[in-house]
Amino acid sequence: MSTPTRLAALALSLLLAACDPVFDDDDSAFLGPVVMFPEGTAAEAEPNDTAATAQSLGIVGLGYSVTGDSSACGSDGTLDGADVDWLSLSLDTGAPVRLRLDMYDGDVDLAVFDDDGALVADAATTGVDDEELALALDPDRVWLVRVRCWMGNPGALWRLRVL
Ligand SMILES: [Ca+2]
Ligand SMILES: [Ca+2]
Repeated sequence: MSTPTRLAALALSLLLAACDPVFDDDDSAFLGPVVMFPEGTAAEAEPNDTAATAQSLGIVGLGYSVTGDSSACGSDGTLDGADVDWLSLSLDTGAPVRLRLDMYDGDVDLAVFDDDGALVADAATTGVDDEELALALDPDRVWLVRVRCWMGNPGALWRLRVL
């Protein structure tokens, strides 16, 4: 190797070492891991804060999923100011199904009401364990599902699945 070639090779190796991202300790632009659920069959649409303004998901069946977030969570033992997400749906089956609520970054609770506003079932496990309800719902009726964040960070993610 000629001297100019060796110098060029040395310069290149120094340049590559300086650019090696493994040794780049400037993490000011690092925003943390991007966490999200896989794209669902549908996405939540606000405003949906009351039963009267529930987002209609139509007729859903096994494998259906909808993803959304709780833009604000409750705190200090109250739900004041928490984002409440109401969904309405009918099932395509009268057989028992599982309604599963997966969550990230918050303790999000799940409840099902009939179209008269009567509570049918709820799952409000303390902590960030996912919630699940097993129930059979009359496919000829519209059911209301309420998702709300008891405690957690703004933007806590949730995903509701029919299994
Ligand atoms: Ca929401
Ligand atoms: Ca909402």
